[in-house]
Amino acid sequence: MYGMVNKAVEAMVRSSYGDATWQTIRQQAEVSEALFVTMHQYPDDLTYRMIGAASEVLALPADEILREFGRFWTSYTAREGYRELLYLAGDHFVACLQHLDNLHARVGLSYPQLTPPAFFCTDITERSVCLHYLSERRGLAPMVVGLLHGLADLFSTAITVQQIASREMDADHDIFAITFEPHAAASA
Ligand code: 1DX
Repeated sequence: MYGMVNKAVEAMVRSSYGDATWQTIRQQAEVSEALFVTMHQYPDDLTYRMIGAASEVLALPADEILREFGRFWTSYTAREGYRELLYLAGDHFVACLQHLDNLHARVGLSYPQLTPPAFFCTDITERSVCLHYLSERRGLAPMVVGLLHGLADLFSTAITVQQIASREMDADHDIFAITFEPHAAASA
């Protein structure tokens, strides 16, 4: 994955737990780089090691770290210059979900080695949507739950997320059932 992801993991740990804890996690994960370069490619294994080490050092389940990281990612990338990209689809949470593949396609134009997941929406109602998540990477469904909460924060929408199909349970792909308050429709 691009260094931006590892930089975000580092930023999250440092801001929530401090520099000393980050150094412990960094050593435990056997990170040899003194710093991550945003646009360099790093092996996925490095990122997984950092999450695993954070889980051990902080004595928190890896799933919880991943959820926290997903939530952190949306605000981090918004700060790093990708806010407009998140809002391109409009001001509506579901519109943003439907726009995610587009967003990744645009980032991929600048960074061709991006290996983005794919998302699509089904069962859309006034107050719910099913989000399908397909990825070449394993084990990151908890991060998607955090990403969804981070997006909902950006759109000031309160959501609940329930995973209703899981690759870990032999489903073809992960599916999340999301509920939210009805979007105030723009009246003519
Ligand atoms: F719901 O792979 C909301 O490297 C969501 O299964 C989900 O393959 C927002 F400069 C710049 C760069 C860099 C910008 F090149 C990435 F470094 C990408 C910014 C997406 C904002 C995917 C990151 C692939 C790196 C992947 C979980 C889980 C997707 C991480 C979250 C908006 C992003 O992101 C999986 C890679 C960006 C960039 C966004 C992602 C790679 C997401 C979301 N992904 C790199």
